[in-house]
Amino acid sequence: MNEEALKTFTIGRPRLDDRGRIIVISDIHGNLPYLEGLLAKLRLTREDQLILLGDLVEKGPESLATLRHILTLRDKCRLYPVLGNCDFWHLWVDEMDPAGDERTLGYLLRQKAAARRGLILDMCRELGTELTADVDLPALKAALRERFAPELDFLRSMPYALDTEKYIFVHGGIPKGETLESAGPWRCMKLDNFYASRPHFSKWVVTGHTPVCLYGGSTISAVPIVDRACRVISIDGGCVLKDDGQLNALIIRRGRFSFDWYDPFPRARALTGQRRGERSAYIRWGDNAVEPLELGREWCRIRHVRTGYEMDVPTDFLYEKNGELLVSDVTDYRPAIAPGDVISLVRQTDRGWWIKKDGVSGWYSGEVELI
Ligand SMILES: [Mn+2]
Repeated sequence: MNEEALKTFTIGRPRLDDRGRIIVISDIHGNLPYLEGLLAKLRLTREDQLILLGDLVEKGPESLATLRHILTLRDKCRLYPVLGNCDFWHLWVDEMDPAGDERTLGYLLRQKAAARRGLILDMCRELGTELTADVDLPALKAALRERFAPELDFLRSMPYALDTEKYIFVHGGIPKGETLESAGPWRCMKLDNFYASRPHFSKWVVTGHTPVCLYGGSTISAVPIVDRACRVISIDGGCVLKDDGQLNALIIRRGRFSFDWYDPFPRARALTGQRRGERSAYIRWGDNAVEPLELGREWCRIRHVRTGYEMDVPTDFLYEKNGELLVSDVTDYRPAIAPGDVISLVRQTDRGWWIKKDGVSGWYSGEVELI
């Protein structure tokens, strides 16, 4: 990444107030149905201050449509978008990073070959331009600047952080011992696992970027983390990266925190009780090499290579990469369920349901009634 180009990114210093809510949503990643679902629950008013905490686009299916929907929110509330590490396509379109041109084109061509979508590919599709290795880049960029002026102006206007009286809003976090200013845009946006080291701050630091489930030990939880001792809040529910993820909203009203979220899974009432499992583990991406113990058509018994932990997983969770057997994010957690509890149904198997209860994923083998 060209540091010079990133120097155009600024820190916003808005005055937030208590007239409406402060609502923070991060990592929408082009997932328009989740954004619309969450906004329908939130019922924005003109007094609300909506902070979109980066990674508005990429990875999900509808980057351009999502960005356009976000542009319309400027008429519905006070909107404060913040850059994430996936958002600053305007640098490329504005030719502010000539050294990165070929690398970025290579990335886009790989995306296209893999039938993935993203903001620039969506824009090319709308322009009717086929992106190829020998595309006339200056002409393409001029066409993008003309056709997508409102969208690109919006990206150009976005700061890489908001520093307010009580809260700092930044996509990734603030590296240990540093400030927004000393660390600069790239390291603040791209800081992985920010909360893992339990850093302390004097103002609340609100972040996205790292799905909160990755901070969990033995369960998969998409519930935002509020750490009052550290003054860190982490809200990314993994709505694109995780099959059972959700889009979270942090709501601050007169200094008090609450949450809402959206996921598309059908809701049901549990009809039978279930006791909590005695132990559980969460095997996650990056540490998901397993060895097979028993292979079945529906289920497999596997052993996690690093820890030796054994569990049964649905067979279609297993995949191979570079000759290694890996498993998609999975848990064997069985939550305590009482008859009448409301749960969300993620998928059905011949051994019961993969469910979410209050944002935490697990298995339930009782009867359900859709509501
Ligand atoms: Mn990110």
